[in-house]
Amino acid sequence: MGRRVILGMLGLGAAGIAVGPTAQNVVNFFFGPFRSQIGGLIPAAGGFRYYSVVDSVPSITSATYTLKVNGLVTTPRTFTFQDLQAMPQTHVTKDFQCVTGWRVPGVQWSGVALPDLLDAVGAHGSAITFSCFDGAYTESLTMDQARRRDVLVATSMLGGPVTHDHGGPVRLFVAPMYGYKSAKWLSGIEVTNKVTPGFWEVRGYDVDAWVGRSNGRNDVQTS
Ligand SMILES: Nc1nc2c(c(=O)[nH]1)N[C@H]1C(S)=C(S)[C@@H](COP(=O)(O)O)O[C@H]1N2
Ligand SMILES: [Mo]
Repeated sequence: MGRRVILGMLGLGAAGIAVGPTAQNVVNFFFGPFRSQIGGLIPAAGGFRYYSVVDSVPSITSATYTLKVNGLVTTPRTFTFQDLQAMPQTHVTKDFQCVTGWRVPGVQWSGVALPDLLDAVGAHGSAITFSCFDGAYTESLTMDQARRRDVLVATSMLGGPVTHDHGGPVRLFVAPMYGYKSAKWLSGIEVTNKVTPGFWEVRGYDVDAWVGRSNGRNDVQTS
């Protein structure tokens, strides 16, 4: 980074502190794409780092949570947390890997496999757009990616509820891809015919975010 860019960021950071966001949020917002270069400033519990692109996110409980599923579907539907819990549950254990380099091994996730949810509404488009109740973050998948059984609308992680900081009560978990695909505070799923690049994707990250073979990585593939 050039000196001017860094000074610019510090200026913005100081302005941000005046309105009261946490240090981590300032780091996330202003250093987003450069996080790997300043790496590991504020570790959270269990190896995860708390990421949000906004200063504060409303708290929504499982009692008031709703997930709107619409677009190219036979039956648009709004799911409550209870609706999701009443559907068949899928469990996935997988390392959680952020594109900036940190990894949490063997994280347990549970919830509704996205293909089961898509079947419940009769989805017939070729792409999905995800929206979040933080009001800012979005993500995307192709329909083929969304129909993998290791893509979850997750209601549980690490053996308990998805906490607010981790994107609860419901977040996405896209097991084969880098963490930025796993949208937190999930509030909407729209079925479309065109992939719309998500928040970090319009800022330079790959839309197809396969772990080990995207974003400039070319790891030896073991499976
Ligand atoms: N709504 C929302 N979802 C998000 C993010 C975000 O900033 N906002 N960050 C993404 C990134 S880059 C990662 S690595 C993970 C981090 O999850 P965590 O905050 O539970 O550690 O969430 C992803 N989902
Ligand atoms: Mo990330």
